[in-house]
Amino acid sequence: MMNRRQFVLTAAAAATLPRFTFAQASASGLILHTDKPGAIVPNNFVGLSYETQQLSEPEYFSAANTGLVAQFKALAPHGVLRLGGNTSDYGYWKPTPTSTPPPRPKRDYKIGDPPPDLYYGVTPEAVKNLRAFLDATGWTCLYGINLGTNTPALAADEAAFVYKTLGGTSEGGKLEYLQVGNEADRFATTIRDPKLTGHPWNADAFLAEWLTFANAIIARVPNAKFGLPDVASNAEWITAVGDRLKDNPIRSHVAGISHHYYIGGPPSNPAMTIQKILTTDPRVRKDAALVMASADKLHTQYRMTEGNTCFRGGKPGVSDVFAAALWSADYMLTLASLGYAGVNLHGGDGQMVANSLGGKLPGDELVLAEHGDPTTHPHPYYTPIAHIGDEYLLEPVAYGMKFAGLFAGSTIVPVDFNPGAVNATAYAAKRPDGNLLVAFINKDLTQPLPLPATPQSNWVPSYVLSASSPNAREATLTDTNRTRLTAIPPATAVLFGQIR
Ligand code: BDP
Repeated sequence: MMNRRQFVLTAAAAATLPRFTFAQASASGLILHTDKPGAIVPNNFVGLSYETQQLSEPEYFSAANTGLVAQFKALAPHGVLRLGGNTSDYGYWKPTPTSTPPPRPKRDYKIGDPPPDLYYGVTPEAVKNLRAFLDATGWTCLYGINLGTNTPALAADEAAFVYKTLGGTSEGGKLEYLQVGNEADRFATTIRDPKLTGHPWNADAFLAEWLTFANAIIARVPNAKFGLPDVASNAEWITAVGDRLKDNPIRSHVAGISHHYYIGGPPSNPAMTIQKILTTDPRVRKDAALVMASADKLHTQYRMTEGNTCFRGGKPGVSDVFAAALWSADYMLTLASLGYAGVNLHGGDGQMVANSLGGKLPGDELVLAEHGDPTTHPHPYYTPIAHIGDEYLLEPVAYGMKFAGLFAGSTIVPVDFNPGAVNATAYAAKRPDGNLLVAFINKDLTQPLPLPATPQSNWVPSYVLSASSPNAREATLTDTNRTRLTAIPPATAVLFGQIR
């Protein structure tokens, strides 16, 4: 019996196999611009995003949680774990068992956001365990600090301990940078509601608060680095960060422009279908242009730090099926080719993501309405690593991430690709050893993608990402398919070129 999620690797009998070769031909529909190399895809391009509240269970991110350690390593040998999400703005630094939380700002309860009584402590033990977890996995981290319901002094205390324990990556440690505040562009309806505070909430108000926190942290940790603005969707804030901080001395502490991306939602939205997640979204490139312009002004890198297929915890039958793997492979390679430093897809423990959304996952109601059993689905529905029973498992969306991760360490080769009427994309890169990689992602559910036919091109695949159907709750990524291809089958992604 085959496992429902599998990663098959078999040793290649290199001597007997024809090598992948590609010959340029303008009529072929694929043009590789090898003379205009693009960005290098960082080794830790693949990332995951978890709720900060996960730290309230110190044993979760610990070396002792061997099942989770194994799946992080299976997903990517190096990656970036981002801690944030809605719960990030409700936790407080709890250095001793008797430490008390900071005062809470007044706010109304809005269904779908964390309840006003959500509060939890982050202890030194949790941060020390996180260090051991990162050492065990080979991953680094982006650490979220509460901006919404915190004080600059407590934030600085926490940051000092986090830096001491994790160490900055520029000094060989595990912390890429801090992020202060999660999706602060949404605070106007929650913890900075102008009706309750009497003040407008906008990019300038955010930056004023952010600078107070960041400067308090720098006073304690002179080498502290930050990513911002970590917005949900307000692209104006991304532009504002570049414009307002470019001449501020804090610029040298900015290590990344960050933002989030969910295709759409919520799960009850009938428009959230497999077809929708497989249709190229013009917003991705539109947002990227603003992000790149802002990062350029601050001479820094940029990263998509939280996102997935469907906000509010993901949609059953869309977020947790093979179509999500085709989406993640395509989305991540799009961002890699746009020069992003990495992509963090959101997930984690169902209860924590439910807390971030006011207590429940709306996807459960959809499963129940169809007389299904929610416990057989991953929670949250979009999570790349599911925790079902005692087991941690890679979900289909994670196989698309692995597929994109095959580009890590390579230099992007820009492509022009015309798939005709087929819904397909192509990406290329050069390995450090000079080997060429070409990936085709056929997101079309019915039509095969004919491969460019040139006499010298020998389309022998290295990796095939496939499943029995787009709505299968499984995915396979194999390097066993050694037959020369003339077309990519529907709903399949294929990588050509030698990695080792
Ligand atoms: C984002 C929040 C995260 C949620 C996610 C969702 O940062 O905490 O879990 O949306 O809606 O806006 O699934």
